[in-house]
Amino acid sequence: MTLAFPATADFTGPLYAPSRFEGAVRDLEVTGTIPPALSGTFVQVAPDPIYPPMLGDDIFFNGDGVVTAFRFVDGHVDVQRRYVETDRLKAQRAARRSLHGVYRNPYTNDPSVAGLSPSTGNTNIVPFNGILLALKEDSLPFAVDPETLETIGEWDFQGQIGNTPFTAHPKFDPANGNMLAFGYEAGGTASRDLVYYEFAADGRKLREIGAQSPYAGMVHDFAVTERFVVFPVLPVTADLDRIKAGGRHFAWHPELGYQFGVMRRDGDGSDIRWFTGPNCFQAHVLNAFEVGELVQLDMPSADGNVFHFFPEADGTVPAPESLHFELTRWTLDLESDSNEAVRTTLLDAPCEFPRCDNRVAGRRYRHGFMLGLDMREYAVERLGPPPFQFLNLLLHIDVTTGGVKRWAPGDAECFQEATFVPRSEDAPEGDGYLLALVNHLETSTTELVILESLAVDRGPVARVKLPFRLRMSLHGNWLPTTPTTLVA
Ligand code: V55
Ligand code: FE
Repeated sequence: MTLAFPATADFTGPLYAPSRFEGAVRDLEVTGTIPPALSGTFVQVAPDPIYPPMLGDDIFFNGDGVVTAFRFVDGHVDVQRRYVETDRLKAQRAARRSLHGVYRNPYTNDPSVAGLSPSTGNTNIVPFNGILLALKEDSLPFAVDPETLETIGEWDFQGQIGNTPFTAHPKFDPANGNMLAFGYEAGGTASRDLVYYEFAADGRKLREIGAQSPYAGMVHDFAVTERFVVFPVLPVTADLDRIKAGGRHFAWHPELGYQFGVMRRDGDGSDIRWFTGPNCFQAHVLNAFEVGELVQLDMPSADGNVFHFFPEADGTVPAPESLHFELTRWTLDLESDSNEAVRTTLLDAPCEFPRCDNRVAGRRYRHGFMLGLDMREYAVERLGPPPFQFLNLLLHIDVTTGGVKRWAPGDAECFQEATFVPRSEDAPEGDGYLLALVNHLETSTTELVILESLAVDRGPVARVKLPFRLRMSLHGNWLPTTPTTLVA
């Protein structure tokens, strides 16, 4: 019986051909010097489908989640890679084929998986209260053992929350380590219900607040400041009739404005206030903070639909080169009579996968780290148009001055998301290291690079060679714990 992936852009090439393997390698090859102070684990997750799509093709976001953990001890690096054993993947493994149809459309699945968690756990992996949570925004987290990467199972916080969607982008309150999270479509597929949660660092649920969104738009990321929660709602909406008819979960709506819901963390949701911006696309939050009664939210944005796989109702998708990208600062004025979200530009250049120093999350801050794109650094004549999510710069921006430092790894290279690691617990904001995977498009290889966070223009202080290629991924995080279980 043939087991072959389709020859489409989502399943081929150095970034998107599935990798599909699990395993461990002790003592990776290193050039340069791993900073001896770097002690802990860099953990990240990628969609990496085990079986060819049931319906012949599929989108990147629908692949099975696989966790890669790099363990740093005394200047050595070991790596381990293991799938999140979701209910969905277990059913597929038993059947030796994919049982899942259209992304986030249960009506297109094989009847044998009806009622199972749809989670792939493929979007983010975060440490919380002694476990890792593998996250997919359509369902509850899956808990993973941080020592062995074994999957513990679906995680409802010991029965403290219902079986509802849970974001892939929780935040952590630097004041107390509380986890701040939310769900959208919380009242059922295509519903406008939002739910906000706060959990103490010991796992107890402290708050659960419900609210309603103006339309059933995707809320991929959010922001939490000292007093407020901000939900940015994308003009890409879910429609139950379309989903029931076997169509896409999401469609882009150029006529809808961009919406920001702001509500108090200590309220009951009835105070939520909606600010509106122009139609635009945003995915990830760099940071947000309060200045008096102003909330300022810094996010990369584009002036049109970046998710070409969620087209307009008539199938329209913009050409990628027609979109204008920038880093935007949105100001939401809680004392104003106007509900306009006021925009200013922090950096007029393409950027995505923004990260701040989490010790200043939700507070006034200075340093932002992002991936960027400079087509002049890319050998387009040799390699052709760049693939989806191709970003070939590592950027450091000082948002207080606008100053930018950058590093490009080569003309046939691109990054996966970078993660910031503070030099020490009490190091100044932004002072430490950046860890990022680099894919080499011509050799189909991957390496992990380590840079000084405030001197990215000097290039890596160490490069870790991987004896395998890693598929394009989404998000990851640093666990400051020194692992006790090492790769044998
Ligand atoms: C995103 C990613 C997802 C998803 C929804 O980057 C939004 C945004 C990897 O899956 O399901
Ligand atoms: Fe994301």
